[in-house]
Amino acid sequence: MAKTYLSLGSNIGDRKAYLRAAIRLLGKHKDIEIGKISFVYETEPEGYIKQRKFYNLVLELETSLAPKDLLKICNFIEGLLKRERDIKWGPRTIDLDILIYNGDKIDEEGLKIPHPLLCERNFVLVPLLEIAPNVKLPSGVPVRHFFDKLTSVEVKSIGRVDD
Ligand code: PH2
Ligand code: MG
Ligand code: MG
Repeated sequence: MAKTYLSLGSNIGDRKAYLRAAIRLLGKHKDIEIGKISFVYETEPEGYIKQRKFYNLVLELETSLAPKDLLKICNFIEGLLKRERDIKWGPRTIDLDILIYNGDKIDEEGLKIPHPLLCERNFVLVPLLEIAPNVKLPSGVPVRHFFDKLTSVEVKSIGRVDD
């Protein structure tokens, strides 16, 4: 089993409902066991800033799926939840990104793990470090080292995804 961290984000419609639906669909898969789930954070959009604030969270899961197959499941769930891809970094009902997979480094077309922007994004680092304060990159460097260096962009906890 591989311990894996996913980042989820939504900024269209009922953002919490999309996060909840994605978690429910992930948990239904026979080869996925959901672990810790961070608080939901309301976050300023990064990259493409003229859009609504996001709700973001990070969750831990254990899986026997290979990274490529886990990515397929993530993309399938995005499709079920009507994710459309028009603007790069633009608004979306749901986005599921694999952040870390079992301490592995993967560099394939369409699949880079750790997620290349993991250490630059507060909307990822804050929830990830909340549930996994000692998590490390494949290089062995603790992820929290990157958080210490960041200037803060607003990331505000708004409670549990099930509340
Ligand atoms: N996702 C992006 C681009 N910008 N900003 C926030 N706050 N949250 C996101 O999930 C997000 C983003 C691309 O996936
Ligand atoms: Mg994505
Ligand atoms: Mg993303």
